[in-house]
Amino acid sequence: MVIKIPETHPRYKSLLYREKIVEGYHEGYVVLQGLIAHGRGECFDYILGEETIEEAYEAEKAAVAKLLLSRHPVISVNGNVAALVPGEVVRLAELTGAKIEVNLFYRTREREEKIADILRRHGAREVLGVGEDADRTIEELGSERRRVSSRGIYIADTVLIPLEDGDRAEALKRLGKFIIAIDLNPLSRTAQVADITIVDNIVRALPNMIKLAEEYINLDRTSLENIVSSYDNKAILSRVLRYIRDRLGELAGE
Ligand code: PTJ
Repeated sequence: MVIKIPETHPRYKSLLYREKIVEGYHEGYVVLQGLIAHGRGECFDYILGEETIEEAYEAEKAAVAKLLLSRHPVISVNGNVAALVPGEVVRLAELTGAKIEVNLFYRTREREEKIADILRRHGAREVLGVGEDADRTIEELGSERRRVSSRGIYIADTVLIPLEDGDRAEALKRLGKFIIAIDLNPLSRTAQVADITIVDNIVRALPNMIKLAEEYINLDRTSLENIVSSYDNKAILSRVLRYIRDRLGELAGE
């Protein structure tokens, strides 16, 4: 059952997103494992204070600059992403010239089509990776994620992979692709191997990135390149961990 959350509830937003995931499950496009993933995300978000920290915002800036500079950027969409931010995915893709591709760990044709429908209802003109469109295979990958579109992830130079399970980022990097991850867990394998890791909730990260893209779209290539080259992902990940340590220390009254 999906319940109506009163707007006065102190945890209104968090409960609303939880309901969206549950609704997606009832509608058959979010998997049960997606509920577990969401809970894990909630836990890290609580630790971060449920806000975009400075380090995440720096990563969001670099990510938007990189998407705008890329020749074939692709935004990969799974069940959780479709439940939480379908309209934002479409808008960010429009602004950055990125393709949208459905790519599922627990792949079924039915889920692919449901997710593509949702994205189209939110304004997407083209959604790749559905059925026969996933016509290429990334041999390095063991999971169902290996099937990709020859017009999308297969030829992409930059891939935005939000809320990922482990091994794909590594495989895509081995193929020479630039990887941008959105993952609340700074210790996950995806977070550790990505070129840019945004440790933020996707429900805040994408709106931030849309605003940044609206601004950066007017910048020249040199300015965008400077934003990307001055970004250091290793340093950002260390700073995120220090932020968590310090925040927990403060909360513990140290
Ligand atoms: O739809 P499918 O079949 O492709 O499956 C999608 C899931 C999410 C089930 C699959 O990719 C999976 O199992 O992922 P993991 O291994 O649970 O990893 C998901 C990561 O996303 C975890 O590190 C979570 O902390 C993180 N996460 C969860 N919710 C959010 C999040 N990060 C940012 N924003 C969130 N809202």
